[in-house]
Amino acid sequence: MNNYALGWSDAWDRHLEQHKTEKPEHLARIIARHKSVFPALTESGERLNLYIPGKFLRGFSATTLSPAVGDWCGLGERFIDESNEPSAFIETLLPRKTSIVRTAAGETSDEQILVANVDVLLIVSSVNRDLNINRLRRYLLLATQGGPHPIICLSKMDLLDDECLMALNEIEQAFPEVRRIYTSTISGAGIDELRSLLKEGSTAAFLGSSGVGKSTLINALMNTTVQKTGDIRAVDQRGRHTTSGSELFFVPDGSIIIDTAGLRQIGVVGDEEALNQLMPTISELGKSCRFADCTHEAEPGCAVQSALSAGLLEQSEFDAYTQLGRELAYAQRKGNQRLEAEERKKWKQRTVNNRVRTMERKL
Ligand SMILES: Nc1nc2c(ncn2[C@@H]2O[C@H](COP(=O)(O)OP(=O)(O)OP(=O)(O)O)[C@@H](O)[C@H]2O)c(=O)[nH]1
Ligand SMILES: [Mg+2]
Ligand SMILES: [Zn+2]
Repeated sequence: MNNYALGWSDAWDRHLEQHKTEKPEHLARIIARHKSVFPALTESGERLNLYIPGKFLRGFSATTLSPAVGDWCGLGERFIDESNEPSAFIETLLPRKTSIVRTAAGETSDEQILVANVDVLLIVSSVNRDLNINRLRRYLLLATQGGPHPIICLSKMDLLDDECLMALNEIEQAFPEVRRIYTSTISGAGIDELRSLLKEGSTAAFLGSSGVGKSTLINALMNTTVQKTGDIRAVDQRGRHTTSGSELFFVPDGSIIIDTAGLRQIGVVGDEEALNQLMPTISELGKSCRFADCTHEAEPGCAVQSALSAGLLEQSEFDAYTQLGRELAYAQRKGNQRLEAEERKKWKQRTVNNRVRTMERKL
């Protein structure tokens, strides 16, 4: 094993230069996560449990700063952990090339990193019951925002019926520029096409709802069972996912794949630009509105509203645009508040330090 087998490339050396970051002497890549322990592989192929050193723990509690599967780390001191396994401290976390970040479930709206340093994002949706254009929009938005190249993988093609066929057509029209792959692990359709996408040294991640067949596809690509799979009924009844966290695998042909646990909620993170890129029809129409800051709700001279009345734009598409826009604005406000809070904390600390200094001077 060497760096390149772990997914390193010359582009990474340039990436580090751009970020004025020195390449650590001892590198490892995170392949899984068990609570606060991060199993990783070193360039010599050694498996280590990585730990966050105490002095960094506070900083890492901010969720996007937390290490994630796919991350590259510089290694610090080595030791043997409580489970008697070779371990090391994470000394540095290399700047990410790409990241998939969503807002966490619940009310906190904290950003949460799902996977890091992914080149190709396979957004999996099964054609039988999962097909949902709005959900696909959300996944695509995460990819637009985070950097990896998105591909839509339509799984379980063996279960296709007339109703699904209509939904498939709708999806093809909605995202004409996004490549689609149609797979069935029963008939074997699409597996070779999927395999041809996996390039030596590049990392692909599978993302999608629980039960759509991500792990089954990964087992097919690996030609062996590396991941447990489950059936939909089991998932529904117990509300449990078969895959519990993300995990990184090395395909025999030299590429790397990451399996992720099915997502229930896909809280979006991003800016207006990402949304406009995802739904270009509406942003193009918006350029012809009379007011530059038109909200497309009830303003006079709104080109979007005219397109709606003329039947040139689907109401459902407009509703999705409005809903996503609202969520993005909310996430952005939350993000700003968090930054402000962190900034305030810093100031408080500085004031305390100054006071201590003043007192010292007086003594
Ligand atoms: N008919 C059909 N069933 C499939 C196909 N691929 C997977 N399945 C079945 O779908 C069920 C769920 O598959 P998994 O691979 O566990 O799904 P997953 O996306 O990994 O789910 P989580 O790990 O919970 O996120 C299993 O019972 C599979 O056998 C397919 O192409 N066709
Ligand atoms: Mg799975
Ligand atoms: Zn308008």
